[in-house]
Amino acid sequence: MKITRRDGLKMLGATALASVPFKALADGHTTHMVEMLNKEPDGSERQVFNPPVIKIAEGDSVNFVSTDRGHNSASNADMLPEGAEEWKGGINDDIEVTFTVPGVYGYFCTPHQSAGMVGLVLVGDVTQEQIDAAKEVRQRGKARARYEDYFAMAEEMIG
Ligand SMILES: [Cu+2]
Repeated sequence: MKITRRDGLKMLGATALASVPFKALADGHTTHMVEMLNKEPDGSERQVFNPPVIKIAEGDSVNFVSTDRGHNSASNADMLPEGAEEWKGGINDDIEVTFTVPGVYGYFCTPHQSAGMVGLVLVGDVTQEQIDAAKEVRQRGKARARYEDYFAMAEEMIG
């Protein structure tokens, strides 16, 4: 897994990025965008990744974009496929993570994990068994309730 600081993108500003949810790369892989937000765009939930659940192809990347300040993206060590590498962005940093190992990835924002700022990346052909394994991981605070919704969304995506 490759982690790249995207300072160049950050300088473009969040507004410019917001209209580009993903981009196709020359090698056939896609970079998807997940925003880090203080408040979800069309709701009342606070401290969220948007979208919180994303399904991507093996070899694709996710660009975690610091649209609002005070957030980061860090992998949950207990919610990674075997052989996958962890990542941890700094607060306010945009980071791009490339996913080469298929499976279910859980991640969170370090300061807002128990406030429920968590998410899932589904890479490649994800099985119900892999989702069930991720469900077994103990969650704290509001992350528990949010993950119930997010696993339901994940199951719909693989169904
Ligand atoms: Cu946060």
